[in-house]
Amino acid sequence: MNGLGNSSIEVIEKINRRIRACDYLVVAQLFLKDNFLLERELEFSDIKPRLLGHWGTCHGINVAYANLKAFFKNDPNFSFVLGPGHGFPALQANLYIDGDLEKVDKNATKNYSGLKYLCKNFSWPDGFPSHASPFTPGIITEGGELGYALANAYGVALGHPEKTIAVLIGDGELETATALASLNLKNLLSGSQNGKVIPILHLNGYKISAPSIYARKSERELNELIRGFGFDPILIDGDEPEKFQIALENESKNPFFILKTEKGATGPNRYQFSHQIPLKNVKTDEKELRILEKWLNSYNIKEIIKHLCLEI
Ligand SMILES: Cc1ncc(C[n+]2csc(CCOP(=O)(O)OP(=O)(O)O)c2C)c(N)n1
Repeated sequence: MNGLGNSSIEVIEKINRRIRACDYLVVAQLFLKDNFLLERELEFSDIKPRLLGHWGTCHGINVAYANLKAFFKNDPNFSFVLGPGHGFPALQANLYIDGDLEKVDKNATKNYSGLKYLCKNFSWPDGFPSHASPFTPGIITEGGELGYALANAYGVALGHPEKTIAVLIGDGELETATALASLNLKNLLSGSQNGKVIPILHLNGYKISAPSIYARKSERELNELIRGFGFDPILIDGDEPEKFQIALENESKNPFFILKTEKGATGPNRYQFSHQIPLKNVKTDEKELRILEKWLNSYNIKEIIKHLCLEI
């Protein structure tokens, strides 16, 4: 079916389960201060008093993270650089699931108490910030300003031929002069003394409220632009982990992934393009509360928990 053989069908299922779990954990971090696994009907008192964070970019981050993790596993020579630091709840969900967060924060245990700690403390006084920050494992700078992810990735590759660095760049981010100019670093750093950088453009179509320029280009125009910088464009739909895995296996010399998702994908339809938080009135509006409950239930988290080695 996918040209990868039977064992890889399991890998694909594992990737999809992980994406669903991380999407759930993102929504739980953004909204919930109690009832984290929907043990009972959702109530207004379960909702955080102040909703602060970004939902729109998170599903795509989870897709990229799950696919890269499935392929590179725990390879110490592999690094992942995340451009949209505002998609922090997605990064945090992945760090939690892999046990990386627990290594630096003993409260982030892989059981119900750790899950509660993770979700409750996102965007919470004295808890975790809403953006990636130096408190996050593997992060040394405060997130926020777009544009530097690709240059940082080439910096990691410099003088380290053994390294491979995948870098997720927002389509809004690639409109910044810094990010666009950084595409030229390939010409400086493609020698045998440096590592390999795999740019992944997250083409979710929108910036904050307007479409990105790259989403307005035809597929052909976008491919030609990428080719013009010396890369081989590889278009992947976010729902195609098979294609993502095959493209990673095929090892093009100068790959440039274009990961296409819809901004806010897997969220409630009416709000799918939301950059920050959809359902702003969920703490007081019964209709929105029920939409959130349906949204959380759509991930079937209880069914996938056992696969995540969570002791819940
Ligand atoms: C240099 C800079 N300009 C503007 C902003 C404000 N800003 C924050 S997020 C964002 C949109 C980012 O779009 P994209 O990179 O596509 O990320 P995504 O859509 O995945 O959230 C903008 C313009 C910023 N953080 N940094």
